Amino acid sequence: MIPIITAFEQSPDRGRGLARDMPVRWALEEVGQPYDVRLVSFGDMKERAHRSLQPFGQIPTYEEHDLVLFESGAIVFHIAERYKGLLPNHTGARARAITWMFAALSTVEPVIVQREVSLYLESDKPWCEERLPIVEERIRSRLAELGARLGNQEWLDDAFSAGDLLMVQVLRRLSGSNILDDYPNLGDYVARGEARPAFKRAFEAQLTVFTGKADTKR
Ligand code: GTB
Repeated sequence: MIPIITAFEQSPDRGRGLARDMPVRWALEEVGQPYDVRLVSFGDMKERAHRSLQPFGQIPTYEEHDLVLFESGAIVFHIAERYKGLLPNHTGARARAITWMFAALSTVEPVIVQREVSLYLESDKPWCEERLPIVEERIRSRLAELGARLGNQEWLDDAFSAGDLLMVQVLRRLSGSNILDDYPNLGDYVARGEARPAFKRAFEAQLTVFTGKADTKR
């Protein structure tokens, strides 16, 4: 069975590939696994049928035979374990790649999301002007640490892995700001991720949904 994922019928990111179906699409493209997409509206997501797949009424979900998954990180992890290409075979290298997956989602992404919350949900609050620079400072400190570790390496460990896929996708959330400009090796790292043919196919697929020419079979 070809896996089926869910994605926004009309993504609020306007096709910039920032919604969380993007890392799942990218992972599937990296391993060469075709997939189908079921597009859902904001209304559909909150219905019982979708909540039986995703208890929080969100996208993405992943269905493969009788396996149903939610949480983009868990889905990418499953794809990386199920198919070849996103996790090294060597036990140590594999554990390190998985560590970077967690670092992306639990150490780097939360500070970036705090900024989005400030900008999009709290901008009318009187304290927002004071809070935003504090939040941005937290992002900068994480980026400085990540950039120091990456140095002039191509990827976070020896070879591109699911850890890089998630880290690049997390850093892409800063694309509307100029924050990454101050961390040139991280900017180059994101550009290397975006230059991968699998990224481009995934990006094009979600953009096509936004522009209205969706082919839901990939
Ligand atoms: N932890 C979950 C995961 O990783 O799968 C989070 C899933 C999630 O946040 N899904 C969002 C959703 O369904 C879409 S991607 N939201 C609807 C809801 O909660 O009611 C989040 C997202 C949306 C838009 C942008 N953007 O416009 O830049 C970026 C990210």
